Amino acid sequence: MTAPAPVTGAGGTLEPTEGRRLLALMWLIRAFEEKASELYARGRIRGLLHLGIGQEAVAAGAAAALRREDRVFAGHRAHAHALAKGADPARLLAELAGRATGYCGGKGGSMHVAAPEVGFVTATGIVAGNIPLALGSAWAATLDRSGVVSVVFFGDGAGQTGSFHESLNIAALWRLPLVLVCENNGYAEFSPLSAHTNVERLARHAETYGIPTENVDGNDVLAVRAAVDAAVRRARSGGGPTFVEALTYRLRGHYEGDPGKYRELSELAEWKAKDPLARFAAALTGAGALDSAGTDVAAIEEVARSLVAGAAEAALAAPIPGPHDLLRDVYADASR
Ligand SMILES: Cc1ncc(C[n+]2csc(CCOP(=O)(O)OP(=O)(O)O)c2C)c(N)n1
Ligand SMILES: [Mg+2]
Repeated sequence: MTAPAPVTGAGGTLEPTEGRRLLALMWLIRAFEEKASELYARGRIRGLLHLGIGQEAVAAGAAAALRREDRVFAGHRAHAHALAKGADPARLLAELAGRATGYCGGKGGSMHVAAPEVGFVTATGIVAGNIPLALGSAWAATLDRSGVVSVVFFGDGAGQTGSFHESLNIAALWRLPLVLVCENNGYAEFSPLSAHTNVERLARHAETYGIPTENVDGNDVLAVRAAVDAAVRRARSGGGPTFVEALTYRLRGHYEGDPGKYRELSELAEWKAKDPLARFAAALTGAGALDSAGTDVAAIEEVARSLVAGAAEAALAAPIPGPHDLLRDVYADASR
């Protein structure tokens, strides 16, 4: 039997073992979010829940180019980024369900979860609020000469804010080790891109500030990995920031429960056919890294689903924070 050939996609090549590991990560993210959706429908997760189903290749591909000490900042659609950076699914799901065993003791929830021990600095519900935070982190890394790279993920809607533009300007001027990853999914809440800007590609803003840009197919995990890898190398070697624009699509509503009246079903179907998990599985199968009968893919999916089922069971069995936890981990003067 001949050894499987390296897997080649647009802009990237990788060994079969790494390919399977990457597919397993994408399946973990998908299974995690599908479980979160189910728990939300059952009332076990409260508040707004934003899922990134369909966008998994961006977080997975980007994280594959990072070191553990590199720092990731995400927004309100952040589960994929946390998991890709190495967050424990059980602690993450417990956080979403508001349990004391969650990463933030159940007080951060989906939109404000942080797992700094794996370099996932924070999610944030403030659109574009993470960009100046990542800028500060990149400035700190420059002062410390630590070689750490900061990566910030944000959407096309975030690109219309003042803090986005101010941060890009300073990042370029000070050549900071920052990688800006724009997940352009064509919508900000219920507004298509054309309703909030005349600029179709956000990378054009970055060009204005003198930042090198990469446009990638955000549903091609190898293309994302290659683009972010080049950006990280540039940042680590003192070459300053890079703007990576990944074109992708969310297959779920803006939030769980969104009736989705603002888009055509045909558009959804078109993007379902470009599902990043199915595409990558097909590429791996074509390269001989997975068997053509689909047994290997089914096994990868099964492992992810059972891991997440265990995480959900543990999360729901965990206590909710008690009154004594109220002033713990928050900026409050308990003496007053
Ligand atoms: C500062 C701020 N303004 C408005 C909102 C409300 N809001 C939440 S998500 C969102 C759209 C964000 O769109 P985009 O950046 O494209 O991210 P996506 O939801 O597509 O992932 C808006 C306007 C907010 N959370 N924060
Ligand atoms: Mg968007």
